[in-house]
Amino acid sequence: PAVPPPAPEGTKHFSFKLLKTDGRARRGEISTPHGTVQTPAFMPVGTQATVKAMFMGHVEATGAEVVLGNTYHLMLRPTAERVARLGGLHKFMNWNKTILTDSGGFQVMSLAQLRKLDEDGVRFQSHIDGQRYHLTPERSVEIQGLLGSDIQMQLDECIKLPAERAEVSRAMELSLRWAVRSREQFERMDGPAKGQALYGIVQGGDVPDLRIRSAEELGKLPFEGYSVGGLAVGEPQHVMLEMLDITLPAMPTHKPRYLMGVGTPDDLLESVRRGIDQFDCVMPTRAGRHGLAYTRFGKVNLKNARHADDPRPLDEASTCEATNHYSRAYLHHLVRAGEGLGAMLLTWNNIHYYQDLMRGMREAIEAGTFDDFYARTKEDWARGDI
Ligand code: PRF
Repeated sequence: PAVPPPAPEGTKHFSFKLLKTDGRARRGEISTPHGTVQTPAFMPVGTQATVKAMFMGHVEATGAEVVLGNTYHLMLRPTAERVARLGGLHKFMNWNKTILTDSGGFQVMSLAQLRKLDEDGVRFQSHIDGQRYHLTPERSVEIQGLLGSDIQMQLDECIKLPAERAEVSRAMELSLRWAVRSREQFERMDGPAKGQALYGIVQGGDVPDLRIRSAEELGKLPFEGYSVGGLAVGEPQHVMLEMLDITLPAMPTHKPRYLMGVGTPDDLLESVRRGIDQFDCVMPTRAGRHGLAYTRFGKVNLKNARHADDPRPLDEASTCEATNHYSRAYLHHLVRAGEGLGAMLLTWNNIHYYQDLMRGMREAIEAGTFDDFYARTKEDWARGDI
């Protein structure tokens, strides 16, 4: 059997310090065996051991201190055992900072074929070659251990909204039972001794009392952090924000809180205001590959003919090379011609913008001026790209 990669020398243990609050917004610091993460933090998505179209050195230069990897994709290809034999995911993808991995349940539900879920776990066929797999809470933690991720997620069941209360309740209760089994496996694998973390995941759809029960029950288990799952799955933004208003006060104060799979820049601003510390989303990377740029003044579609003769960069005030060294006309040309460099530059710009937004929020919380930052940022977005 494959052996998990060793912890780095002089390993630090996972910890979270809450440094400052401003209203409900929180400024903190996470320590892991691979460094520190200033929060609130945005984690670029590196599903298949790559942040698509980016060199990891450029990801680091944007200020990202943690990236996300996916159990589902990596267990299928190249397999967790192979990554472990090659020294773990950090070494494999040349990223020496913190890695957080998702547990696989969410991706099975959106990508796999012929899924069958029961108390024990989920059986499915690979979307790549149809091969059969069985993912249980124990196996998910085992895989994340083999990858050597610093922050693991429990296996959970996330359902789409709208859904009946009975269905939301069933999935939430199952996720609670899987939380207990995940924690037991994490301790059997000596996760705590290796300085790693396992987060529990709050479910409960758009039903307030189910959200509160999920948060309170998970809070009784010794997780290093807590995720809010099951949101941004088809409900309007105001419902997601109401769920955060209800859920966050029921969660432990001195542990990090991670809102999974969210979101737009506006989602991040609204969620930090309510007390979220960590985010991940494919939006900046996926949009970059589709010719879309996120900027201080909102979203810009580089396919649009209005850019064809425009010598200005996306934002001359940005510190990102992709944003201030290339004309809109050039980016327009690359995107229209389907050139790979267009996807690379726009992805780079987008991750940089997301990191700038997080930096801005962190500085504002420290200064006690989050409300001003919030208002100014919304004004800039409302001005639009001119
Ligand atoms: N659970 C897990 N991963 C996720 C989600 C979830 O609910 C979401 C929902 N937005 C994104 N990624 N395990």
